[in-house]
Amino acid sequence: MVTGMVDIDPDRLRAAFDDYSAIGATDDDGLHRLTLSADDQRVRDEFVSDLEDLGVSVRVDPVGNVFGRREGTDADAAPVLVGSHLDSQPYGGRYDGQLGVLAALETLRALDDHDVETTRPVEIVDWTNEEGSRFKPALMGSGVYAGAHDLDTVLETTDDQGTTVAEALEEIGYRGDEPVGPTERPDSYLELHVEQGPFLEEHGNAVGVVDGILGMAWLEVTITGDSDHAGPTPMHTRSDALVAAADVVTAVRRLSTRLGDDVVTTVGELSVEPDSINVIPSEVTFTVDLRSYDDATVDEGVAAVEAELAAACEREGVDYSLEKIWQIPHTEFSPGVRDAVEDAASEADRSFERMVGGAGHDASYVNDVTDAGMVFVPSVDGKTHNEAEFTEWEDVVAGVEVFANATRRLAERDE
Ligand code: HGY
Ligand code: MN
Ligand code: MN
Repeated sequence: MVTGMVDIDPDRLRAAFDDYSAIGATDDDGLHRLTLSADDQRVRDEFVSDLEDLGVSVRVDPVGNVFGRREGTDADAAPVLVGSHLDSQPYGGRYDGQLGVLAALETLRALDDHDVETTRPVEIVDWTNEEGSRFKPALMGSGVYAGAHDLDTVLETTDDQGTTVAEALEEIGYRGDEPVGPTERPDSYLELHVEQGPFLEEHGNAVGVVDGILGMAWLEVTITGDSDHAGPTPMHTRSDALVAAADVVTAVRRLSTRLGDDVVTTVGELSVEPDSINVIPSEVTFTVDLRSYDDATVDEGVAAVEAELAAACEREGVDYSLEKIWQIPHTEFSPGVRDAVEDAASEADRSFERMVGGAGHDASYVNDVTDAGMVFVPSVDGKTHNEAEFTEWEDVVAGVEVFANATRRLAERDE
C-alpha cells in the first residue's frame, strides 16, 4: 500500500471555498442554491471550468451528474470515484455537500502539484439533487446512477411550480447525453462530508470514519376535512383537518421514543387550505421523515404513523391519504474503504472515531455499485441545514488531508 502523504494547499482550498460559497450566498453566511436553479448552473459552470483547467475529461449524464476523469498509469484499472453535491437546502449551510466536492477538487490539484501518477484513474463527481428539497426524492442523481431511481420517472418529476427535472436540466444546459450509470464498475467511492451531528466535536476527534448511514422513509400525508365559518359553526359539528393533523404531528414526535434509541422522526413540511384566519381548515398536507439503522424499525414506524393517522382522523371525522414518497434501507460501507480512511488518518496523526451517519448521502446509493465510504469532519454544535452550519477551518484542513491521502491509497490498491 502506498505511503507518503500528499500535501494539500489549504490556502487554495480556502480560496475555492470562498469562491463557491459566493454563488447562491445568503446574507447570513449560508447558501440558498437549490438544485438546477440559476445559481446551481453558475456553480456547475465554475466546477466544470476548474476541471478543464486541470485538464481532466468532463462528461455530464442525462440527470446532470457532472464527472471529471484524471487518468491513471493503468488505463484498464477501475477508477476511484470521489465527490459529493453542490446543491443546497433552502437557506442551508455552506459546508453540506460543497465541502465534499471541493475536497475532491483539492485532491486532484494536490496530486498534480506533486506530479503523483496514480495507478487507477481518479474520477470526481458532482451529484445532481442530493438534497431532495426542490424535487423529491433526495439522492436523485446518485440514485439514477446506481439504478435505484428510474431515469424517465425522475425526468418527469415536477417541483412546486410544475417545472419538470428535464425542463430544469435543459434550462441550465446540464441535460447530458452520456450513458446513465457506471460505464465501468468503479473500484471504490469516497465522499467527505460534514458530520451534521454533535459527536466529533463532543469527543474532540478530527475525523469520522463512517461505518454506515441510517435507513429512512419519507411519507406524504393529506387530511381532508370540511371548511366552514370559524364563528357560527358549533364545535361538535366540525371536521377540522388541522386538529387531526396536529394530533398526528405530536404522535410522530412521540414515536421516536417508542420505536428505538436511534429512531428520529420529523414533520418538515406542512400546508393548510384554505389557510384563512376565520375558516376551519378543510385540507392539510404534511411530510414525515423517519429514520433508523434498523430497516424493520423503519417499516414498523411507517405502520405506526398510519395507525396514529387513522385514529386521529376517526376522532375528528375526517379522511386521509398516505403516500410513501421514498424509502432507502440503511447503508453498511465497505471495510476496505473504511480501513483506507483509518490508515490515512493514522498516518496524518489525526484523531478519529468510527460512527454511523444520520443524514442521507449519495454514498449510500453509490455503495450499491461499488465499495463506498465516507470521511466526516466536525460540525460546530452539530448545526446543519441551517445558515449557521459551520466547521472550524483547521478541522476542514485535517479532514481534507485525510481524504486526499485515503483517495491516493485507494488509487493504488489492488483489484
Ligand atoms: O435528507 C438528508 O438526510 C440529506 O440531507 N438529503
Ligand atoms: Mn449533504
Ligand atoms: Mn443535506
